[in-house]
Amino acid sequence: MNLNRSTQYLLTVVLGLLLTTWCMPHTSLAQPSGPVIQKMEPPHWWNGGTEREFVLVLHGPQLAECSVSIEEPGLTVLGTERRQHDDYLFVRMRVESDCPAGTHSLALTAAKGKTTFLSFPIHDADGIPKGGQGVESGSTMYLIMPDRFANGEPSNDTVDGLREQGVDRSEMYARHGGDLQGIAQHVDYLDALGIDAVWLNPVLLNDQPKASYHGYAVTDHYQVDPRLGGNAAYRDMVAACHQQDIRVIQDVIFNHWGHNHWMVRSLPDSSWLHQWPEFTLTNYNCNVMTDPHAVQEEVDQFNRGWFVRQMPDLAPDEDPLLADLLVQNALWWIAEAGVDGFRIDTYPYSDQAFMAEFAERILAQHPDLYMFGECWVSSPAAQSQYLSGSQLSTSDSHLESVKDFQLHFALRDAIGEDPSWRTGITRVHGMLGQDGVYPDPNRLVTFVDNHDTDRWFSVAGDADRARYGIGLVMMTRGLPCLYYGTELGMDGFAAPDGLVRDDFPGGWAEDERSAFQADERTPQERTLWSFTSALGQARRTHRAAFASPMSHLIPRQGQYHFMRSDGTAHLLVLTNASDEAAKVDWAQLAPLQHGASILRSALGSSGDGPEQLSWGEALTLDPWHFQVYLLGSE
Ligand SMILES: [Ca+2]
Ligand SMILES: [Ca+2]
Repeated sequence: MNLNRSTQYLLTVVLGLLLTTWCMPHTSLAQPSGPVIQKMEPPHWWNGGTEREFVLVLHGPQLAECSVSIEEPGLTVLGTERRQHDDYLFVRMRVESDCPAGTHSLALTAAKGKTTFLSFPIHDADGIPKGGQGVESGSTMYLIMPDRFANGEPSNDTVDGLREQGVDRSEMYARHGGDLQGIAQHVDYLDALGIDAVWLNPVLLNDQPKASYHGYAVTDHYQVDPRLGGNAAYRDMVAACHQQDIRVIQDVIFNHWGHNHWMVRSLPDSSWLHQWPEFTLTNYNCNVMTDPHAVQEEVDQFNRGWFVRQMPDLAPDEDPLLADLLVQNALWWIAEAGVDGFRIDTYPYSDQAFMAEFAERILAQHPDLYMFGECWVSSPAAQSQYLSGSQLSTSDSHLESVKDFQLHFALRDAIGEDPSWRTGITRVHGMLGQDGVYPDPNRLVTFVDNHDTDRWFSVAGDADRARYGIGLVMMTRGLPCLYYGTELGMDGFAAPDGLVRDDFPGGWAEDERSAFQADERTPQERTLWSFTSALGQARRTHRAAFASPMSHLIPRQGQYHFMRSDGTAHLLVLTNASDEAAKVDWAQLAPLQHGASILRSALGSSGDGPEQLSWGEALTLDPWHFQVYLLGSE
C-alpha cells in the first residue's frame, strides 16, 4: 500500500488516539462542552495494598488551566500542579481504604467554566496479586528476551497502529513474534531446569520504528507491549510463574525513555530531560562515577549525556514530580502484575540520588522485594560502591545487589588460559578472594553471559569448557542467572549484539524441532541441559547451603575445589580447570572433610567421575572435570 504523506499522518493520528484510549475507562472521558482529556495515567489505582497517594497525569489541550474537584467517599484531590506545557495537569490524589471499588467521577473545570466529568476506576485491594516477594538466597534465575523465546500467540505478532510492523525471523533486529503467552506456556520447562526466578528484558510498550524488540526504549509506562500480549498476558504470565513458585523480575530503566515516549513527544517540562547546548552523548565510562581523580565535567557527561539519540536522558534530579511519577509507576506494576523484583538498567548512568530515593521508597512498601542494578564497572571496589551497606561508599544506595561483572570477567579470562600461579582458574579464586568489599556476596547476580555479552558457549570454545563455566557459576556464591539457551549451548559473539539473541529452538510452531522436549535435543544439548538442570535442582535441594558462605582452596595446576555448607549439609565441589588429568590430593582437602567418610554425587549421573566413593579413595579428575559431592558417613 502506498499512501501519500497527509493520509499517513491522518492514519497515525487516528490510530494513535485509538491506542491512547485502550487504557481508559469505558465511560466517556471528554464532553464536547468541556475540557478534552486525550490521555490519563495511571489507568486506575487501588483502595489498599499500595501507597494511598498518587499523581494522576491528565493530558489534553490547555488542561493546565483546569481545576479539579471530586465528591466521592474515600477519594480526595490533594492539589494540582502544572509545568511548562499547558496541555498537562498533574492531580495529586489520595485513596482511603473505605473508598468503594468502582468508577469514580472527577469534575474537571476549564477556566471558562465548562466542566468535563472524568471517570476514574478504583480497584479492590483484594484483587491485587501477591507480589514483592523477592528472590531467596540459594535461588537460580533465568533471563528471557520475550520476543525471542516462544511465540505463544501468533495473532499478536503485528499490531496495527504501531510504528514497527510485521515480523521477520531471518532479520536479527526485526521482531520475531515471541510473547508472554509463550513464556507462560513453558513454565514447566523452567521448573524442570531448576529455575526459581525469571528476569525478562523490558516488556513495556516500545513504539519505536526500528529494533523495538529489545524493549529498552519505552514509550508508554502503563502498557505492556501488545505484541508481547499486553497487560492481561503479563498478569497471567506472572500468575503462571507464581503457581510454580517462580518469582518474576521486571526490567526497569530510569536513565532514559524512548524518544517516541508520548511524554517526550509532548514534553511536560524542559527540565525533565538533561539538556545540553548541543547534542551530547554520554562518555560511557562508568568508572568516573567512583574515580576520586575524575573531573566533574566528565562525571556530568557520563551521567547526564544521552545514551543514544533515541534515548533522551531523564532528569528526576531536576523535578521531584518526575521522581514521584517514576516511583509510582514501579509501585503500580507491583500491584498490577505482582512482580517480585526489579533489575535496574544502566544503573550508574541514572541520577544516583534519585536511585537511592527510588529503592528506599519501594522497600518501604515492599521490604522483601529484590533489586539489582546493571553496573558494568571494572573492579570489585567500584562494583561495591553501588551497594547498600558498602564500607566503600559514603551514602546509602538502598540497593541490595548488582550484576557481578567482576566474576564474569574473571571467568571469561580464565576459561581460555592455561593454569598457572596467576592465570586460568586462579583468576576466579583471586576475584572471589576480594568478596570482603561486598556486604553479602551471596546476593550478587552471577552469570556467564547475558543479552549484551558474547554467548558463553562461544567464549568457552568447546562443550567441556562451557559445561565447566556453567558449573562454576551455578555452584559458587551468588544468585546465578542463566541467559535463555545457555543451558543448550546456544552460541554467538555479540558483534553485533543481535547475534546473541537468537530464537529458542522450538518456540515457534513452524520450528523443525523443539528443544523444550528432551527427546528433540541434540546429544550435545542433552548433555549440557541435564548437567545444568542437575545443578539447578541441587541448589533447590540444598538451598540453605547455597545461601551460606563458601570456603575454597588455593588452585593447584588448575584443580580448584570449594565447599558450600550450612553446617549440616556439606557440598564439596571438585573441579579441574585444565587440559591435564590430575589425581585428587586428599591432604589438601582435609580442611573440608567435616568428618565425612563417604561422598555421594549431588548431581546424580550428570557429574563427572564415580557417583559414590570413600574419602581418600584414589580419584582422577579428567580435564575440565566438574563434580559436586554431598558428604556423608556409612
Ligand atoms: Ca506472538
Ligand atoms: Ca543519565
